Amino acid sequence: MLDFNDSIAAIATPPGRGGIAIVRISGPDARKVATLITKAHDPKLNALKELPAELPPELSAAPLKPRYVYLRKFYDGLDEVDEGVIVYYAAPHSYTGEDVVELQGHGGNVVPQRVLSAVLKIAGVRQAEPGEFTRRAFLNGKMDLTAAEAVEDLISAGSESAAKAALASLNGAFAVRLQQLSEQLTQLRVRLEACLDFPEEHEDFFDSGRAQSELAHLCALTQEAVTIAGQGVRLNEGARIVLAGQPNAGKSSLLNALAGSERAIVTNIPGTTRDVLTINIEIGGIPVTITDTAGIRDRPSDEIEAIGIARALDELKQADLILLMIDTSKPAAEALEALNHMQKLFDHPKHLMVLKSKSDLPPNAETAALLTQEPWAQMEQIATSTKTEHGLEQLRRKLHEVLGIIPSEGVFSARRRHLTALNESAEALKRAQEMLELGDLVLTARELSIAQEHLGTITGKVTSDDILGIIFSTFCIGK
Ligand SMILES: Nc1nc2c(ncn2[C@@H]2O[C@H](COP(=O)(O)OP(=O)(O)OP(=O)(O)O)[C@@H](O)[C@H]2O)c(=O)[nH]1
Ligand SMILES: [Mg+2]
Repeated sequence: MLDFNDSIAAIATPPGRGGIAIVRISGPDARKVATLITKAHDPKLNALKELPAELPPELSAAPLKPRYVYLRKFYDGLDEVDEGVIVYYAAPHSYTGEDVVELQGHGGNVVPQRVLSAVLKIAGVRQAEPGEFTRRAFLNGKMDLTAAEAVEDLISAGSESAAKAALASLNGAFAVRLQQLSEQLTQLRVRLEACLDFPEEHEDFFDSGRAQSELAHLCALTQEAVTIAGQGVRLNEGARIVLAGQPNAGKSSLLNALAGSERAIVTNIPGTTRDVLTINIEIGGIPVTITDTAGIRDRPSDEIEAIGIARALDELKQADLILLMIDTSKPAAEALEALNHMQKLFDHPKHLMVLKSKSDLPPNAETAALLTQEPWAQMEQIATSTKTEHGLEQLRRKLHEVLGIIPSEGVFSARRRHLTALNESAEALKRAQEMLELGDLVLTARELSIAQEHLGTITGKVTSDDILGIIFSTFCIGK
């Protein structure tokens, strides 16, 4: 259990060489830190819980005005450790809602650590946990959970669209939508509860037909939010595409073509790729990882290739989309080995696209015929050649389509937990509709309350310490 009465400190900027590094302190001792750190002082003073009202002469100076910048030297006791700028934000007008002090000094691997170490020697100050600044901001009512999570999404955005969506959430786009949903739900609940409390006045309070149409509207709104949040999740998490298929089919060549550079080794020896190789690219604004794997065949040439094939099969289980490459110029027996493996792995390989590779070479009729059989016939199939670039543009377009086209406006960043909660809420609303149709107002009211509770978990109105712990533990330290 974290203690929020103490003060926290962390380096807020990334490690390594850099012009500036920021050490941030938040909590009731932030001002004490500002006083001690900017003056050479007897190290014994660090141990004091509170500085005396009459400061020792070496510490007395005009106090810092909030939101002003001051050039100061930074001290660890009597030792000077850096020189930089100090800013003080007085509670509640700060990121966390508490007193905050920022020490903006020199970057690099050593200096910011020395400044932090000096700060941590001061009584009442401890190292911040990941995301603890933002967690305090949430607990102090500075932002709701969707905005708090958007802060982290913004920092880790993998594409421009992901960054825009995170900013939209940070500015409340998601929260506003949830607020609308919740308000309409509240209105409906109020009328329903009133009717349950005063059944004799039922007629005056409650119009079942109106409630039904309002509920239908609520369902539609929730569904819309599910769709947008789904796109937001995809933007956040990106998509995982895995290239698989028979050895020598041209998987590594395709990876290189999509990457636009020679990332993977390509030779005409079947079994060239042994280990998995992953690259990050962007398709239609969505961050995508593409993984190249060892070609799948029944008799690997050695133990290394066998391990590579096992890893390939593992990767396939985690893929959002598999691009199965079959060299249609080769004899059918070779293609069949890869196809059989694939069928064994998946009952319904619906997230699979077949690429008929080396389309510049004359096709083998038997191999081509294999792909006209089920289940392959019902799948998306594209003929490609990395030699002539035939089909590559079509492939990119198709990937864009399959991964979900993101409209440029209106998308906010979202997380899987939001999507789950929205879906739970939508389910409860559906059950409420059924109950209302049956005329069971008690159960309708209960389902509406469940729907609202699920919405509340998204913004943090309904929450627990456990959930907060999970959410903020994924944040970076110093945010
Ligand atoms: N004609 C033709 N040859 C290709 C094409 N794509 C790849 N090749 C050649 O096919 C051979 C194998 O290509 P790779 O990309 O290494 O194939 P792979 O599927 O990664 O092979 P493994 O790693 O062994 O599983 C190389 O000699 C490539 O130059 C293509 O579109 N047309
Ligand atoms: Mg390869």
